[in-house]
Amino acid sequence: MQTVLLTGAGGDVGKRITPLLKAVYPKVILSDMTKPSDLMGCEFRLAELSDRAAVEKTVAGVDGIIHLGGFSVEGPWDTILNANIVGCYNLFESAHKAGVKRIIFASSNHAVGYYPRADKIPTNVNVLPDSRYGVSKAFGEALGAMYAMKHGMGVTSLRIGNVGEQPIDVRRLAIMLHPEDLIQLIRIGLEHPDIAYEVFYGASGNTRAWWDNSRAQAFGYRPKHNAETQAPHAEAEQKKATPHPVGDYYQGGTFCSAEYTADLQKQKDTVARAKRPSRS
Ligand code: 15L
Repeated sequence: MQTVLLTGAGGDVGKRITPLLKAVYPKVILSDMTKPSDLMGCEFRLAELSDRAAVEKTVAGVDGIIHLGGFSVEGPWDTILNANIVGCYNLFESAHKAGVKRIIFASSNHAVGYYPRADKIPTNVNVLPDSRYGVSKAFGEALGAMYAMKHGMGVTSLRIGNVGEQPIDVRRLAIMLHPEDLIQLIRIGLEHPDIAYEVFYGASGNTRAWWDNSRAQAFGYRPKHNAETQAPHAEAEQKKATPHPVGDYYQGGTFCSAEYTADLQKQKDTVARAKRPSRS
């Protein structure tokens, strides 16, 4: 990997990892829909993801892509459609035509947000998106799998929790991903010789993890950070939040409770019945 492209470089996660990528790869190219104020010495390519021609120019001559670009939270359907569905397709299709070897797709925990916090889930579960945003991430995972299988591109979907160095509530104690651990996952996806299509959870080695990340571990992932070291801070912050029966029950938190009109108790009962072993 000589030349890597980082889309969504102007966002919070992009800014955090640019210096770490620069320390590893000979050439790091940044891309976003607006130019970040600090390019940290990198080349910059301006592109709106829904503009195929612009995306084709952006991916030219790169060996690998870290695709963080798109709309990073829940939003109106048209916004999600253009940035995360059309934009993601443009990115993969342009990369395929340009002969890009590896892609890291920034998926999200919100692709599986409707699993209860009481469950510990591996990566090979059905998607259970908690939002239009989560649906777009499930779409991106499926798209990545298709390019991997049909065209031999090496693709890794990272179901990212929350990137940062300090968990801001109790939920983030389970899902925090320290930027240094994110770089480790990215490096596995870009460099490991045996990547065809993989899904890893983007989480540090958190004591309260809801996710079984043994697939990433099998590829050598050894997270150095654990959100638990900052549990007192997270618990103090949690006390300031208003409890919500839905948001506090499901992994996706407020993404699950927003716009929720189902009956939580009925939902719990149905799932419990479905899990009960059959008598026949
Ligand atoms: C995400 O996918 C978002 O991009 C991020 O802003 C956080 O909201 C994060 O999930 C989370 O679940 O905390």
